[in-house]
Amino acid sequence: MHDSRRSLVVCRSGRNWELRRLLLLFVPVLTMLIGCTSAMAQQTRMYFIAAVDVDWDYAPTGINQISGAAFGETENVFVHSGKERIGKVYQKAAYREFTDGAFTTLKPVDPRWEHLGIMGPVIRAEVGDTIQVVFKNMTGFPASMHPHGVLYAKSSEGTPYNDGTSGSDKADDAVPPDGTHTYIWLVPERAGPGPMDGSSLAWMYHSHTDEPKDTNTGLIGPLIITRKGSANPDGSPKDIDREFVTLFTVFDENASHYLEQNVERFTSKPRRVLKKRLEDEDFRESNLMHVVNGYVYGNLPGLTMKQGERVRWYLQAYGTEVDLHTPHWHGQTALIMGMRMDMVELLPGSMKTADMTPDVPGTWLYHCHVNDHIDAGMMALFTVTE
Ligand SMILES: [Cu+2]
Repeated sequence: MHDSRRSLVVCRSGRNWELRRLLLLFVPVLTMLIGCTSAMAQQTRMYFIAAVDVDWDYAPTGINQISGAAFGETENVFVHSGKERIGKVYQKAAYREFTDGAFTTLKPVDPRWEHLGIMGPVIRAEVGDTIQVVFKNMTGFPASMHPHGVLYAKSSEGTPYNDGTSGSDKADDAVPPDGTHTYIWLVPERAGPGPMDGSSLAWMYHSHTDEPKDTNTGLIGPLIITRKGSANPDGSPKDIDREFVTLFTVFDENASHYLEQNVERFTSKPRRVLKKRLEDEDFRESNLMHVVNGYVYGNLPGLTMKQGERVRWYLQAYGTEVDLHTPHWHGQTALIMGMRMDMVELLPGSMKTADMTPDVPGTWLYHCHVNDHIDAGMMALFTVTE
């Protein structure tokens, strides 16, 4: 008994030694393999995005979807087109994704992102990746792409100011009509979720050549970063079933690059408006479009989810001192910064994340809780299916 135990021990250590020798032989191969996988995980994500002109309809269904009724006096302040009113369709600019650098074929929008509306495409990355955006300006005014959060050199900041740069470091600041520029943004740890964040967070990108005018004209989009190791191959967070990005802002069409074009194209007395009405208080009021993703009075499509799904909402706001927004969900609650809420506070430039597991099926109201903004149409509907 004793002997056989001893021989067993000898035999085991003999095997261990052989195993170790084998492992030592495989070390270089293993190192190579590990190196390859981490190189694969750190990828360059390419985007071809153009700023394009669009005729944007703020209420394409033509009715107030919240009341289910035709537009009345309150809504018509903003949506009615007439002698001295532009109405609900404005020429705007938007970021749109193309299939390649020829910029001739628009990339089809995934139905999951239909709700982005006026916003540009989602730019995604996992911490460790590099984002490369080939940008073409197809609008009639100089524009740029300025990102939040990620790491960039001066040649990829997209903002002109007295920062001591010159030459090629300035090419990104104001891409002229028909011009192109390639922006390179790195995604180090500090561009990704912090200790209190979930597996992903959203930054914004927008034109910053003339920031107030560019963003009022529509050049705005989301940039989503997922924690290292938490992303699917497409960059989306593994632990989330569905993501929504919602933007709350009052688009001030009086401050758009295209105000004059809009007066000429969409009012029936453009000369009178251009001569006498641009400073008129009622005219200016009619051009304040209180939107969620570019839609008023419940016209935002695509906010559909299933009961029990892990849903992540990214909320953003732009604008000026009237742009304090308090998006509120009916019927559900969400976790925001670890706290249970059904409402989020946003100021211009805010970016917040809310995680929701919708548990009650139905069609629900999602609206800004500021009274003046409710009247002006900053409301949407979302649907939870069984
Ligand atoms: Cu609001």
